[in-house]
Amino acid sequence: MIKLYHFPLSTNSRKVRIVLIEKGLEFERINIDLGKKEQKNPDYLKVHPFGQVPALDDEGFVVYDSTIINEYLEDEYPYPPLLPKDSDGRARARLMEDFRDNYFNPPFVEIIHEVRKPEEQRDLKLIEHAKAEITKCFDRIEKELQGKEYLAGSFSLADIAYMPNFDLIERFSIPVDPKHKNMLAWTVRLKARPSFAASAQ
Ligand SMILES: N[C@@H](CCC(=O)N[C@@H](CS)C(=O)NCC(=O)O)C(=O)O
Repeated sequence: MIKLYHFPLSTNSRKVRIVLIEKGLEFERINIDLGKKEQKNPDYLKVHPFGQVPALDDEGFVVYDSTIINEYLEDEYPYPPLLPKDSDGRARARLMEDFRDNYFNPPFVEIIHEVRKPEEQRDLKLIEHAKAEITKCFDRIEKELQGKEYLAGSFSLADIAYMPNFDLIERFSIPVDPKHKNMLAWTVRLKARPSFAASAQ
């Protein structure tokens, strides 16, 4: 059976859980407790050389990095497809996934690090700056969704990449301007998918 090394609260772990659930794949969850730094244990470093979650073991084939894992799952278990068929659509999906990984998610990670600290030690300026960076990303997402229900046309790995961050938008009270109508409707559409609730842990 597929084994997923993950941490329930990690956004990158949830990206992979959503894909496994969308593809109807059974998997065993192996908890790597980031709070206890288990990701740096020598045994786990044999699975993931950079000591991070997620990592996946498919009958002895080990792969890490959420984006690479999801590409692997798409190649190995192509049904239901989670990338468009045409190369333009596939490239668009990958660009939006890259945007999530490199621009949208990092400010969330910064906020998570700050809110873990005792209140008096938190860098409020840094938190505000991170929130502003996230809000800038909303503008891009809104534009990308113009005339479309999903980022790459049909539901794909690109949409899935953003789903784990939806709960954090609420938790950190990041306002979404009502003018971002496409993005708000897309959020509702994605949250209604059974994989959203089923991937929470
Ligand atoms: N590019 C990697 C990033 C993985 C990553 O940053 N994982 C975080 C949790 S979401 C982690 O393991 N943090 C603990 C650490 O880096 O020590 C991916 O997409 O899998």
